[in-house]
Amino acid sequence: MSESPIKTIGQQLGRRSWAEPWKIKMVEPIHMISQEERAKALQEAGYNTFLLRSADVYIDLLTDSGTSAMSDRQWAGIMMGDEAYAGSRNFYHLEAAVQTHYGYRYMVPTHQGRGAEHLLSQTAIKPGQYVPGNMYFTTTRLHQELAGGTFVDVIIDEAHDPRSLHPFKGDVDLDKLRGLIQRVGAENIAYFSLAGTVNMAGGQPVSMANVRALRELCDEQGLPIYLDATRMVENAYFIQQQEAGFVDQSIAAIVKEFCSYTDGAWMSAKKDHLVNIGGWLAVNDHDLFDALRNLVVVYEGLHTYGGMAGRDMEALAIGIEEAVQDDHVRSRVGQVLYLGDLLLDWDIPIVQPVGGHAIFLDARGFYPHIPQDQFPAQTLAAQLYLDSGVRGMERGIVSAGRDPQTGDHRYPALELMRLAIPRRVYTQAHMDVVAEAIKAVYDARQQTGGLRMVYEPKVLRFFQARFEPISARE
Ligand code: P70
Repeated sequence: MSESPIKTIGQQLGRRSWAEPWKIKMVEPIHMISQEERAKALQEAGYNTFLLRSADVYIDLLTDSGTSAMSDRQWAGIMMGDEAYAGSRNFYHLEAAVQTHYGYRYMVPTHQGRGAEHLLSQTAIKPGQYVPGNMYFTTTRLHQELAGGTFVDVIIDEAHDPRSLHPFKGDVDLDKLRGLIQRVGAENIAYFSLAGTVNMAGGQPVSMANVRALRELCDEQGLPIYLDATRMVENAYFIQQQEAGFVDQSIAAIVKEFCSYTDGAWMSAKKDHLVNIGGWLAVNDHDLFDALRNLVVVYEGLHTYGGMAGRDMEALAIGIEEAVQDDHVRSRVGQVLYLGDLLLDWDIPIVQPVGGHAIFLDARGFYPHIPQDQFPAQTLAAQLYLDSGVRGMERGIVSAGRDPQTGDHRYPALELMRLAIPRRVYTQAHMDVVAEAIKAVYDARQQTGGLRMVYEPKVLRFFQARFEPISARE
């Protein structure tokens, strides 16, 4: 009998296959509209994928934020919502889940991550202070600036190089931090803003060795460290798999140890925590907690709901527990790596190593002929949608915005287009379709021209900016 040419993925890769640790109980139909309809939708959206209607999207990889599938236990939790204005039972469940898995003493709920960023920035930054961190994030930096702070990037150089294979490209460059301290003085630094993983660098992790060393330096200088824990669970997976000494430790143990080197954390629970909305801020210092608890009632809601319904807090408390399960994290990051491996095998330029939540296509590698101020990554996002209804997000010059001092574009080294994978939502077959679509766009790269911006909002411009194609004759 002849051997079948069809092989499972595991067989092709010379290993036993693994599968998701869940089965599907409810489905949401999706379909692809025609090429003409996509062209019209894209034009109406000003070539900005944020402005597309989701009904016009086939496979939606705009973000992994708030787009994950909840478990049956989380949905059951929704029915257990205690909608009391004050002291909801779900709040205490959430508080206990944060304390158990992240180890901080005090927790304030917020409606989502940027609500927590706002509160922390307003309480912990004095106007004129510096805030060093391992690469900016859009909303984080904006809140730091609105509080009168100046963000200073002190991530290692490798993070800015899409081809560097450094396994922990989220690491802090301690020499850069020492240089800043020498230049401005520790008293003019509000805190260290640490993110694990680093979204804008490509979902790159921070090593345990690096956070330990950072803690030592910050202790010497009397600086607190606050952690953006949005994708810390995924960061822990890379430590477990790649850092010596962690392979036998659970994700839960690694998350907790990492957090123990920090003074507090803020969270967009819409990512790691498998809910559609929610966030929190947790600290060890009682005075800071007191200030945060005072401020949360002004902007979010009472300190026992912070902008969330009781049912949302219950789903979140359950999500925190599910998020740190090893089999869940392995399949979640494993799916991202699967898509990355397909693209690497076809020599498509992507950020390497592949990060935890998304594939980042290197738009400069696709379109070396398009200058950065003609928005190569925005162009790539538009082209991919046009080809196959797959939606991604620009993470380059449009996202970087303008320098508040000079008013010029900031020109980031990384000009990327992100395809973020929602958790527990798409299958391997969806990933295959996405990979083939990217290949088609890559094969047509030389015929593609850039864009011009025709409408620009003042802040976070990438959300609502509008563009039009620059014709070949211009
Ligand atoms: C994304 C989302 C949100 C986010 C994050 C990190 C590392 C904080 C937040 C804010 C949504 C997004 C936000 C701005 C621009 C594009 C997309 N990231 N820290 O898709 O949390 O959204 O809950 O207020 O990634 O990466 P929230």
